[in-house]
Amino acid sequence: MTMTHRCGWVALMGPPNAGKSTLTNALVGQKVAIVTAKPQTTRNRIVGILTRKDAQVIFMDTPGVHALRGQTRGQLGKIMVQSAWQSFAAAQCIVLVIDGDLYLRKPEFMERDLAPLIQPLAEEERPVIVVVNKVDLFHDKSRMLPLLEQVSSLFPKAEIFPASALHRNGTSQLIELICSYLPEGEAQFPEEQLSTAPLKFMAAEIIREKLFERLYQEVPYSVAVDVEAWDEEEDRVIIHAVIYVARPSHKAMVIGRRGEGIKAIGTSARKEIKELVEKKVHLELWVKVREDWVDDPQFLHSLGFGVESDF
Ligand SMILES: Nc1nc2c(ncn2[C@@H]2O[C@H](COP(=O)(O)OP(=O)(O)OP(=O)(O)O)[C@@H](O)[C@H]2O)c(=O)[nH]1
Ligand SMILES: [Mg+2]
Repeated sequence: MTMTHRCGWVALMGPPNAGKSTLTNALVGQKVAIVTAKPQTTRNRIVGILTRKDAQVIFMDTPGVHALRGQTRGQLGKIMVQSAWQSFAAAQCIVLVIDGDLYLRKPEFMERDLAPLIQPLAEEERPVIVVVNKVDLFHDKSRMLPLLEQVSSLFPKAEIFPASALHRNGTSQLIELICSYLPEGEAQFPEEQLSTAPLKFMAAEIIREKLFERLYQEVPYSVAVDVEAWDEEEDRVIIHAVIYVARPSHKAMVIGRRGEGIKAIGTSARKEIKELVEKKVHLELWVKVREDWVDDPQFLHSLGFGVESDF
């Protein structure tokens, strides 16, 4: 008897900061998506691929879908939400990720946060799993059941699945459940491939993660990173990256007092990029002011926004 092999595309959707990228990394078993404590970290669809003997699961991590006007303004904010819905359209199974801890503390936020997702998911014919994430933060476990019931009343057809992406609690059972929903089919990517993102993009994302961790208020939302040059030598790679900011004052914040900010960003990014490329890395960072780049379609296109073609 031959074993059935399954393969399919899975969209991880949900409000900003719910833990979609953390869960993507946990499911793939490697870091493919950046994670920060700030909402609206993810700006593009990030593909993470899990290959097993009996299945290949192609996860699509997506930007957060939000009800209120998001922090990321302008054209960029619009493109982010559109990109999430494109992944939704391309998926064979949908995983809605929600922050269970937040809704235990603030139940009144749940319906408001989930408003843009409730109707599309309630009417969905494809399998839908709702991951109630961050259960590690639940102090009072007795409140879990009422929360799960509330979620289930919003998504009556969905499978409700409590988990902790951070501690990888429930993730192997979640993989089994997802696999059971996927159609039969051959693998679409080679088994060693973890993502469809080029190394250049991953490096830019790592730099952006370090920037997000250091910047406050609206500043991270007007930061973009573009890797302009990538020169592979035998034993090292030389990377030139530009950090775009929207205001001269933001440039000063990125650079920091006596250059300490940019130095710290460079050091931590270089360490991580080195692990990614498995070579020595020489990283040069420039900061440039480019006002209103979030509303400049050509510039956004040059950064790779709105060109998600490898479905
Ligand atoms: N305690 C706890 N924290 C979590 C868990 N999952 C994610 N987080 C934290 O929640 C924050 C947001 O995580 P992300 O994975 O970036 O969330 P996201 O949904 O991808 O967010 P956006 O890309 O901004 O939409 C980070 O600080 C994570 O460490 C979890 O299971 N437990
Ligand atoms: Mg994310």
